[in-house]
Amino acid sequence: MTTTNAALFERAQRVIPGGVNSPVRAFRAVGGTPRFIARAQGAYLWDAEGQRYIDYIGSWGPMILGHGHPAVLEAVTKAAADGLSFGAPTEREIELAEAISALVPGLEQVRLVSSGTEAAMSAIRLARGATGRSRMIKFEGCYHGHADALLVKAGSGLATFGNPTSAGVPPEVVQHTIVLPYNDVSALEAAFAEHGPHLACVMVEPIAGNMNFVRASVPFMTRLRALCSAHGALLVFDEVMSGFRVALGGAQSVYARLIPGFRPDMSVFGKVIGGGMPLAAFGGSRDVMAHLAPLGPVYQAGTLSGNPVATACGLATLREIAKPGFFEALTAKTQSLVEGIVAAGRSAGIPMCGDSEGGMFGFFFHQNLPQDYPTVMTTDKERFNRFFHGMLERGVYLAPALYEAGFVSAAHTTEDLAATHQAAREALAGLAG
Ligand code: KE4
Repeated sequence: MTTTNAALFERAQRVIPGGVNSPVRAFRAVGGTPRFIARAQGAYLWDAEGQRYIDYIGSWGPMILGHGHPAVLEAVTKAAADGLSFGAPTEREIELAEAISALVPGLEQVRLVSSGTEAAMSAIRLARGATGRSRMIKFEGCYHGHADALLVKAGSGLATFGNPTSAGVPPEVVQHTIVLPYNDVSALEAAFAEHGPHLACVMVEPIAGNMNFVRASVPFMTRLRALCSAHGALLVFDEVMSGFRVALGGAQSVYARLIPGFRPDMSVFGKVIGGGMPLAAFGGSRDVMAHLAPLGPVYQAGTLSGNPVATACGLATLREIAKPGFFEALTAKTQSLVEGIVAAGRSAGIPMCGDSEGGMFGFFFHQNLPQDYPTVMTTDKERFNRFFHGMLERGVYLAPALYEAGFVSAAHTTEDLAATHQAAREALAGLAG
């Protein structure tokens, strides 16, 4: 039965809220009709109408190898044939935990879960249980999943408690969450001065992919680490997006090269470590993790945690990205992509800038790279949305929101990049006015 994206969207909206199972997929930020994907292979997606797209979303990060990598498919198929789920421990969970731990210095133990939200939520509960404290700090523009305590925006004052960003979250649930401006050292100092002895943790996206692509500055990250250590608060890196995506050792390995001896106290992972299947993780020192059930009093559980098919998918993915030269090639490819798009903008007389790390990138319709969320939100939304559709019409699938990062896979070829740059030149030419 041939059908169209519009017909599918109409039908979807009758039985699924907004027609989607995750809001960003609905194209509300950019307008238009979401594409219903029928299949994917390598760097490409095909929608229900048979239109092919070069895919720069990659399922929002997981598909670092591209779609349908043979080694991953083989591992998943074999694992599925051996059983979909047991609700009992398996050797492969040990192998995946060992693989993650081996790649991340200081990660002595890991707990596997099914989503980034679940991992971030559990890490906060663990930090609170391990420290006996309730308060936490997060940063404006960083997203750590949709757990109630994290759906919060900055309070009235810099170091005051946050207010809910979502209906259904009672104010008392976010009363222990302080939201600070990203990359603002003075706000950090003020918050620690006021709350230091009560802080269980600080959760941060080290490279913030939920406000497109904003790096934590070295002075900010240096001071954050020092203040957490001085006050006994746990520094929790949310690497759900950046982990195994910006580098084999995640963003923390990037900061460890810039800040001698740097490492967070806990890390949260997802996306790439599941290779496209529902799998995420959180981990830290043995001492901290010992507070988790069944060893300690911090409860955390999951029917499908460490699912045998998902762990097979994740392990096969990690094995491929750990191969020599993988990240060097991916980094060069991603840099070339961004440079070409920004150059096309500037040739059209349109202010643009961009940045990338490993296989993650962002670009802005703005003269220079934003360092915080308010600046990201002042970038030219209208131009971004028209550019998004101009690229979509030319078979290039970018993230449908200006505050989202983009992703390149090992399957993208130089021809794909050239086609993307050509599409960008054409789309931007139409925006110059
Ligand atoms: P999930 O619960 O969606 O697996 O992970 C939540 C999460 C946690 N931490 C970070 C840094 C994240 O980026 C995410 C989820 N990222 C979004 C993209 N911005 C997923 C896409 C979506 O919500 O549909």
